[in-house]
Amino acid sequence: MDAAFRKINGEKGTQQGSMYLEEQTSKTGVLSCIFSLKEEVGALAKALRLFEEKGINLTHIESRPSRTNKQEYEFFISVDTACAQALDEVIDGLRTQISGQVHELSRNKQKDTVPWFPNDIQDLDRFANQILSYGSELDADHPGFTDPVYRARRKQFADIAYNYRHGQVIPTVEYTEEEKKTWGTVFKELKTLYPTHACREHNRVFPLLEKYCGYRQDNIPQLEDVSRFLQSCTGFRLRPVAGLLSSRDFLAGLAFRVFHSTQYIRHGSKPMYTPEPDICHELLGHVPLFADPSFAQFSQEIGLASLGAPDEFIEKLATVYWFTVEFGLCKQGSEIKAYGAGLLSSFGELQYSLTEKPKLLPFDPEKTCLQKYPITEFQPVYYVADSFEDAKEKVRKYAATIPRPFSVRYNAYTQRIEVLDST
Ligand code: HBI
Ligand code: NLE
Ligand code: FE
Repeated sequence: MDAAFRKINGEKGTQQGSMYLEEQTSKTGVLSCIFSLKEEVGALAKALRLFEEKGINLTHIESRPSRTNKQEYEFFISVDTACAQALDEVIDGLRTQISGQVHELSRNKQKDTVPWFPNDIQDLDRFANQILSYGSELDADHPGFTDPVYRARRKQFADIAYNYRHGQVIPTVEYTEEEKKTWGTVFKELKTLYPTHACREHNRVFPLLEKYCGYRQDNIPQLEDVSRFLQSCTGFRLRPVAGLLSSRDFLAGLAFRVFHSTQYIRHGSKPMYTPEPDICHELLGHVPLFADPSFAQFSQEIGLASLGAPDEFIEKLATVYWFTVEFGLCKQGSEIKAYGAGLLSSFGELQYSLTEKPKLLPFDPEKTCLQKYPITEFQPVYYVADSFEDAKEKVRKYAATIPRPFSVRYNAYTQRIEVLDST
């Protein structure tokens, strides 16, 4: 039986008085609610009398001053699920007789349970072994599937990622000659396309990566060096990951300005396009833009919007992410340029995306989030943003429509998510 806990304020640990919502995983669990009362002598006693009258035994009670109303106190209580019916009546009583506000936390699992999300940057360690596919077990149609050398190599990379913990230095990797050759091909071809195809933010950062991070045709840069560089630009950092994470986990990382990065390289037989992320995709596609302050903020906004969101919204946000961070096009002056990492790391698709073959539509999260897309071939449709600022504003507005009984913000000093209860 494993109850998942979600902290509902910014404090760490129960000893500092933080509160937890408990997701039910067993029938004999607890029900919780928060109610607020005007601060006056005997207010709590009056409320507790209602519980007493219904014969309810409280299993837990905590109090805190209300954050929204200085004259009020909030009480967090839990009772045994066997008291469900009686608790209904008490809640009615609190609302009508004491005119207290009541927020039911786990009355109806379907409706009220909020999916767990990381609260502290260290919580991201929990994702390490939740890889969907492509980890060390390659899918049958992958070009590396029948290549035992490539498979063994992928396992080494997976092990680095599984053992990595937040705060550690990302282990240095000695890449083989063959791997460097693959990188060299991708690097050389892309570098000739960037001046004409990449957005100006990408072109602005690229020379800095060559200067400070060892971006060269004959060298695959180390994640640790790149992560340090990004931290100095925007606070974004990298952590190694063995393969694809679920959309929920992956997006949650962005809320902390953490980007999960693969460290292995694509199979040498297909340098111009691969469906899965690899080090070329991360370093050439994503990294330059995470060094741009406006884009970094845009990415974090998507991450924050995803925390605790219902599954159907995660899917929509992942689609918004797909058509912006991965495959976005952007107006710049009278031209259209690529800013999506999936384009900036594939010399096949980067060229194709700016021909008249694909269909271009204006970026609008409400519509874009419903677009279906293939993941193993060039995209038939791209969405064009007016600018990062415009895309950010639109995503922010869209995120506000996601039904969540709380709002979140990231505290960069504590590296924790602050949950603001909005009920
Ligand atoms: N996992 N490691 C990793 N890298 C990604 O780029 C990635 C992911 N999981 C999901 C995902 N991207 C996106 O397609 C969206 O679902 C967020
Ligand atoms: N197709 C991209 C590439 O070849 O670099 C990778 C996309 C990852 C989502
Ligand atoms: Fe990507």
